[in-house]
Amino acid sequence: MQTTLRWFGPNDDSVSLEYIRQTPNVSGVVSALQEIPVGEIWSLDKILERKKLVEASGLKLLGIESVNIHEEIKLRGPNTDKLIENYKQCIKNLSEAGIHMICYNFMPVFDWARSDLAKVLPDGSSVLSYDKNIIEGKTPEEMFEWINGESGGYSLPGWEKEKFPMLKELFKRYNGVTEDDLFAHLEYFLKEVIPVAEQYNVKLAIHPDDPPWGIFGLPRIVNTEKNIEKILGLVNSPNNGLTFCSGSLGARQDNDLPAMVRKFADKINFVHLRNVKVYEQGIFDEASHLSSDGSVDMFELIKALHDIGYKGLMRPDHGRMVWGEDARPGYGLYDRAMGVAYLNGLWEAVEKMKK
Ligand code: DNO
Repeated sequence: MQTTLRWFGPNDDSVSLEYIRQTPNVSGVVSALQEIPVGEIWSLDKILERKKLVEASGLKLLGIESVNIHEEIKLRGPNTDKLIENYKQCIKNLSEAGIHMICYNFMPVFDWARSDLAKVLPDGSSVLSYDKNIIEGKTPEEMFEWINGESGGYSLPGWEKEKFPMLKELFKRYNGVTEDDLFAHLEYFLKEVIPVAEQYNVKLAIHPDDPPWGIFGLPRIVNTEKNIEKILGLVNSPNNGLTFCSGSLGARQDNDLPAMVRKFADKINFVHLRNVKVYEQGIFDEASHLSSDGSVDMFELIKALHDIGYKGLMRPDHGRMVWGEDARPGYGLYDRAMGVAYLNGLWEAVEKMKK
């Protein structure tokens, strides 16, 4: 397992590469060219520029989170084929730059969703939190404006301000799109891009839906063992893989996370580790990474990853906001660095106990 941290780039992250480098056992980052509009080609020059910037700090650019999928592809609209060709070109260019892992998601319209970006816990730290009752009381437009008002000026993936004027039209177009349709659109996309990913030795890693159920009447399909098995089977290839995200999948108590790690073992191309405290289906808080702070047994998860011989990239996912840090929601340095230390400690313990 290779530990990384996510870095949003020179203009959209409060955490510097220099600080990331001082975190024990972190040799690289995953990043993205967020400034390039979704659907456009990432030129080799721009990728190399980002790579050079990362390498100048002594770290490596080990993967991409995310090359986002244009809504047109998720809807299989008239421009799908052209946009898929652009995606293939991104895969080729990233491979040429020496980058071999791309995380992406297939959530319609929005990426992750929360009802509170800074819920204060009894210990004074604050976390992202989700309460279905609050979400259900908002229209997508209200939700959009609220999230952007709370984001501290950061552009949150999936909630980019440019999307706002298109919301009405997008919801109209998704009206009547079922989960089966979404599977079919994903299959069409994978059948096109996976052969290219194979040829260029790039592992794709689909990210689970967060939360792992439909919101605002939009379908979501990357959320249960059954659905993920189906997705990985749409094109059977090691390049058609999963981002195993414990925080997203862990929000459903019917997901047995260690069992899923063992089941999808050879298709796990990226790992996100974080904890969630689930109160009931549809109501949860994010938590520190520690097992006893949430509903995810981190020891069992690390043990499962160790047992399958996972050698790919891992990053601690969202942290709490602690020690007065002012950062992008979920992405302060301090709590993620504590996560790194804890997760690596568990890994070391499991490894040494096996000897
Ligand atoms: C949230 C992240 C997601 C993830 C995308 C992958 O913080 O885990 O935004 O990056 O869903 O495409």
